[in-house]
Amino acid sequence: MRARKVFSAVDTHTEGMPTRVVTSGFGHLPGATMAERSHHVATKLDGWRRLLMYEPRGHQAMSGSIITPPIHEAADFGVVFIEVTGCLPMCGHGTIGTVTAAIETGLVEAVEPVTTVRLDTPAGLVVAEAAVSDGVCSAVTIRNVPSFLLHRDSRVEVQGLGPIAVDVAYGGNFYVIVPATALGVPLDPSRSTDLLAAGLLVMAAANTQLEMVHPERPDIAGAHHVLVTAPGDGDVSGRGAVVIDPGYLDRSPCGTGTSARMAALHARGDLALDVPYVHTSIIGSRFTGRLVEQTTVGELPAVVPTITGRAWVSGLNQLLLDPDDPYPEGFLIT
Ligand code: PYC
Repeated sequence: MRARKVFSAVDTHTEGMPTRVVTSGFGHLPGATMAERSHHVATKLDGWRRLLMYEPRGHQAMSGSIITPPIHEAADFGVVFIEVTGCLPMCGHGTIGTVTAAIETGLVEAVEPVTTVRLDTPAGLVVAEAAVSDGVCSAVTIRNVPSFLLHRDSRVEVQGLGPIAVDVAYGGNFYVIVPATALGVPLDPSRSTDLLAAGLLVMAAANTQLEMVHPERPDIAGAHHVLVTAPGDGDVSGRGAVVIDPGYLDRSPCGTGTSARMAALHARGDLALDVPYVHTSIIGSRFTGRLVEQTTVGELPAVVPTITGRAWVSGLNQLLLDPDDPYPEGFLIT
């Protein structure tokens, strides 16, 4: 066995969606903010991100986080979020997986019954409260960054589908929000290929026809995610499938997508503060969201969401790169 590079990771999944929590291998990441560190990974170390996310060590729906020392003085540690497409400002399922891994492996001290973990993310400080018993983390609630509706009922001309009205909302990433009925595809895992194809067409149309720039963070712009929605039933408030560039579905209900959806519902007068919002994913897994505060982002009215979900540690991983490996940055079949 020979290794040109070694990474250590705690593999987890949050309601079905993986988070590979990278604890060593990237070394010191320069940057005065977590956004700058994320940019450094995206521009200078992207081969390592691909190695960890792409096949054969990852897969099309892989995602992860890189643990760093914090910059924000109130934070326990810093996080750079990575996925198959690139780096993300914020990731809800990734935060829940990272917090679970940090507590269960002793990176942060477990305090029972609630362990508070403060994460310095590229989108801002995110505080998580984990329910812990006997060292086991049974649920994590994150207080996400302020979320807001940017475009309401905006018509975009979608190739092959015609004009479609979409919302665009921010919940840590920008989401183009479109009802499944507008695409003519039901939210059914057996129709995932059709959901992906339609969602990617909507994403392309929205990115070229609508302006999407965070009012206070011009570095956060454009949408890599489309949230296809359907109504809930029973104790479920809403169902969703998140189509992610370059072409896979989030297996979790998507923390930043749930935040964006709740912000859009609130702006329409359809979701009040402090009301639980149970959001299900394409595989039926659940997050419970809640809007806890009203605020503003630039001139826009905004809300602060919390998201509660569960994650499980699935492995302790030493990922190696053999000097003769013909695919040192992995590969992806889209
Ligand atoms: O949970 O926020 C989320 C997320 C973003 C992309 C995939 N999952």
